[in-house]
Parts: sequence; structure tokens; C-alpha cells
Amino acid sequence: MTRVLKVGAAQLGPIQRENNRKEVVGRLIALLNKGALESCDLVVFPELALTTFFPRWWSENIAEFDHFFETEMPNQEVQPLFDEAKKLGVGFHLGYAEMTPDGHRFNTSILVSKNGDMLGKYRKVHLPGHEENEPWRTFQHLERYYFEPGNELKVFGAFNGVLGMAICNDRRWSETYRVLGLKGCELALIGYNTPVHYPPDPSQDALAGFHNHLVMQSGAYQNGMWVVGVAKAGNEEGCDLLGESSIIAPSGEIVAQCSTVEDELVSAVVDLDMCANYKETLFDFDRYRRPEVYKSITSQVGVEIPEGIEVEKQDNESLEG
Ligand code: CDT
Repeated sequence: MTRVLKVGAAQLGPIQRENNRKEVVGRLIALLNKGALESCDLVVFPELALTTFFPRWWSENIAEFDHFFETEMPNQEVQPLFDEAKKLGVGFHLGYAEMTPDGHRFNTSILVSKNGDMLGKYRKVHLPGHEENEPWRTFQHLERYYFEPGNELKVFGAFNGVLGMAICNDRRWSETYRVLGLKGCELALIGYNTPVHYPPDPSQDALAGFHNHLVMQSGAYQNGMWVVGVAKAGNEEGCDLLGESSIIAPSGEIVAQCSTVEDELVSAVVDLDMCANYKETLFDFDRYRRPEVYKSITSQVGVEIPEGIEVEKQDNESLEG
């Protein structure tokens, strides 16, 4: 059985507030067709791929933004994408804002088969930003206001392999990849909307691209899995979003990367059997992991410096002198 598939990273340029679902789905269908022309089995779209990144705005009345959420999937406006997938025989991954029938809001992604059937759903676990209006910021990052966190990192048997999903900020946490890795994940699909400017610490702005690749490349290598990281990029409502969508091999090497901040598809041949090179050697979990030494990872949230360790604060004045 062949364990080789062609994967497309379908980066999106900005989606402005006035862009409606029909326009956006049209762009997704165009990218899906590009993927089909490149013989892709699977095309990966980013986080919140149907709307602008609305958590950048505060609204006193949370329901005012309900029109950014999908109450069912597929729905009438997104159905043409599912139909096109079936027609072309190309699967896809899509991020969107989900509203459940009982009124819960999640930042969600789905995996859809080559027949247009739903294979799996994931709800973002690590919600970054803040929950209250912080008017001092150039723009807000209110994911913790608009969404509830998901509670599970899952894998799915699909495309002849073990596939996992994570969403944007999840990719900065090594726990994400390790939990997926412990479930045998061979290909992690990750969409992101990453503002280049980080208001709490602008010294990180120049490193946004470096950090993006750093976390995904190390996650891939340390767990012997492929990682596909896909951006919504460009200037969206005055906010610059990082591009640099990429396909990363289990070696940690980038094998394909977008070069624009617009709608762009890059693809690569993904050999799932390459994962074994790492999973069965350096990162042979069965043989080398020491879970009894890692207990604090699941029992503790914040930093707890062990008793008896005293850190002397440096006197700033003497430094300046
Ligand atoms: N969408 C998302 O998760 N973005 C975050 C921005 C961090 S700043 C609050 C990210 O980790 O890229």
C-alpha cells in the first residue's frame, strides 16, 4: 500500500470585513482547483478561513459578532466547496468559527475526505490573548472572549495515515505535538492567523517569522511527523498577518514555502513512511521516554520554583552605573 500523498498548503491573503462567504468560498474553490492541477490529495486551508479575524475587535454585545460563526457545517454557503472537493477528488482541511446548537462558540477545524465527507473535527485547545477589552492595544486579540477552549487533541485515521489537527497558538506549545505524537500522528495540519505586531512585547515583532518556523520545525522533528502550517496572511483590516506557510518534513526541514502574503498554493509529496525514520530511532518513545520524570507537565500549570532556591534580584542602578 502506498503511503505517499501530495499535500497543498493553501495560504489565504487577507479577508476584509466586507468580504462575504460567497466571495471567500470562491477563493477557496480556486485554490482547491490549483491543488487538483498539482495532483494534491489534500489541500490545507488556514484558521478562520471563512471570515476576517474578528477577535481583533471588542464588542460589548458578544452576539453582535454571531454572523461570523457557522451554525452548521457544511451549510448552504460552504456546500459548493464540499461539492468541488467531491468533483475533483481532493480532500481538504478548513478552519472556521463554530457555533453549536446550544450556543457554544469554538475556534474549529475540520478534515474532509476526497468524497466530500466529514472525517474529523478539532476545537482549539490553547486560546491566546485576553478576555477583556484592552483599549491601549493597537488591535485586540480577544479569542478568550469569543471562544471557549476545546478539551482534546485528537488524531484521525485518514489518507492512509494518522492525521492530527492543531490551530494557530497550539503550534507554539510543545505539548501539542507530543500529545499528537503519542497518538501516532504522522501529519499535523495547522492553520494560523498571526499578527506580525505583538502589542504586549513589540521586541518580538521582528522574530515573528523565525518563531513560526522554529516551533513547527522542532515539533515535526521531535515527534517524527510531517507538519503543514498554513497562514491567513497580508494586511487585514489594517493588521499585518504573517505569511510563510510551509510544509515541514519529519527531519524538521522545510520542503515547500509560500513567498507572498496573498492567496497562494504550494505543494509537496508527503511520504508518511518517512516518519518511521525518526519515530523508530532517536525518538523511539517506547524505548527512551521517561514519563515518571515528567509528572509536573500534567500536574502543574504555572512555574513553581522548588523550595530552597533563592534568586537574588540584581540592582538595576549598579547595572546602569
Ligand atoms: N490566532 C492565533 O492563535 N494567533 C496567535 C497570536 C498570538 S498573540 C495573542 C499566535 O500564536 O500566532
